[in-house]
Amino acid sequence: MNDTIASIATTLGVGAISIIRVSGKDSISIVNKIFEGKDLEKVKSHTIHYGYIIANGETIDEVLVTVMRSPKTYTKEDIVEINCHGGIATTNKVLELLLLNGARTALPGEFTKRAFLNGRIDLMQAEAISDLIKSETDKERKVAINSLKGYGSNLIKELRSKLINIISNIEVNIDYPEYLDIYEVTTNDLKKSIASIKLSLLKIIEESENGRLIQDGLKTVIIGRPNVGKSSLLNRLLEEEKAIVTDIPGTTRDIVEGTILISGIKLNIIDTAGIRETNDTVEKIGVSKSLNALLEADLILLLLNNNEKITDEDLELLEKTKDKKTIIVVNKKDLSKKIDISKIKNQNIVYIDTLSSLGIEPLKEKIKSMFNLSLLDKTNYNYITNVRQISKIKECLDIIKDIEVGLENEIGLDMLEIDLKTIWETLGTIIGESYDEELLDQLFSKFCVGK
Ligand SMILES: Nc1nc2c(ncn2[C@@H]2O[C@H](COP(=O)(O)OP(=O)(O)OP(=O)(O)O)[C@@H](O)[C@H]2O)c(=O)[nH]1
Ligand SMILES: [Mg+2]
Repeated sequence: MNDTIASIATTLGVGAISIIRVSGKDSISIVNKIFEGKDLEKVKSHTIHYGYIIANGETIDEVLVTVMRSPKTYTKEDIVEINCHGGIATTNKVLELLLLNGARTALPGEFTKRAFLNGRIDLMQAEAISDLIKSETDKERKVAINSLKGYGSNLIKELRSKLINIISNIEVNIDYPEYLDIYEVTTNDLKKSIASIKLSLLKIIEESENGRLIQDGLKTVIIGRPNVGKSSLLNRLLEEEKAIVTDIPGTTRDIVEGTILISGIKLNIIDTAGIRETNDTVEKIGVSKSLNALLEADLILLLLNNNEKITDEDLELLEKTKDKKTIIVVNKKDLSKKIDISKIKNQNIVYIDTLSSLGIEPLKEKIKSMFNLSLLDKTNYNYITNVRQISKIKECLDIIKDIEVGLENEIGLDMLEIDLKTIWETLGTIIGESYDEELLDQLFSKFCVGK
């Protein structure tokens, strides 16, 4: 952390402006060596200066330089940002000069890592910055910014402070049993406190489902026999002719994907190969991919043909999808009805005709109501969604289970205190109160360079 790092913070390509960011104790002196205009060592903090980047007497670019002195900066270190003309050659040249003058190339996420290590943000907020950058929808952005503002961190800190209260009460009881005027923690007290902490953790997990929906979207798989119109449905939903449609059964052999938004939630739709017994090697692989996609799906659109009787293959698919959220989509409504719908127990049935797009809107409405997507529109976007964080919360819930068993079996409070401390520490790893280098490296390596 003693060295000074530099990196291009904007996307490298043709653009109006590129920003090169330098952070570390020598950042001002390094930029000063290649800047002509003012002595940057003497300027006030948080000021912008016009001038040129010069190398061996040659003018490289006309720039604006922002000088921000420690500690009120992104990394809490001295930071200089050079706004140069966009474009690959100029931007790279300025970076190259910084490296020649003593800076080192920043690793992905290294600026944010420094912000964390220097105590400006906690680990949850650092992860929120990455989520914010990667946000594709407005809702994702809202969840990430709330997390960056400290929603999740405060929740975890509150829980930790409740725990530390319980732990210290138990410790006082253990260390000073002779003091009668000290309140003695009873098993009942502990039961109550544990129940309340458990409730909070369960609520986080439950709500994270909404957050996950916002972040990852719904994995939607269109499945059905060959020729029922799966690819036609995909194309209607995407409003583009993405998948090949023909009247030859077995047209789709590989997975075709696309994304649409319903109520601001991403629907990641997968069109699959029609499921049937086949000896064709390529089609066989396609069918097995279809069956795998089915296993991972959040939502299945099971397509049937209005113009045909239900076959054994249809029934098999109905059986395979019975434990999943499934909508039965009866296609080819324009043709005469031959399907015996009474054979189907699932009540979520929508009739469509992909030739005229009839039924597509009602299908979207059905998806909306099945996943309460309109309700998500009205939420406060306060969710913990990060997989690492959620897995830590689940770890805590497992330990709580042990404590509950312990309490039932009247195990001494001193023994239970060890478990309480483990929960306290596990919650601490969520916000980065304790961490190991490997975790940090892994976490920040997923960031963009320059962030
Ligand atoms: N009449 C009618 N024909 C349709 C409808 N939807 C699709 N088709 C026709 O049905 C045939 C098969 O459509 P696809 O979308 O390729 O069917 P698929 O389920 O993807 O077929 P595979 O990829 O072979 O599994 C094509 O000739 C389509 O034009 C519909 O609503 N009405
Ligand atoms: Mg197809």
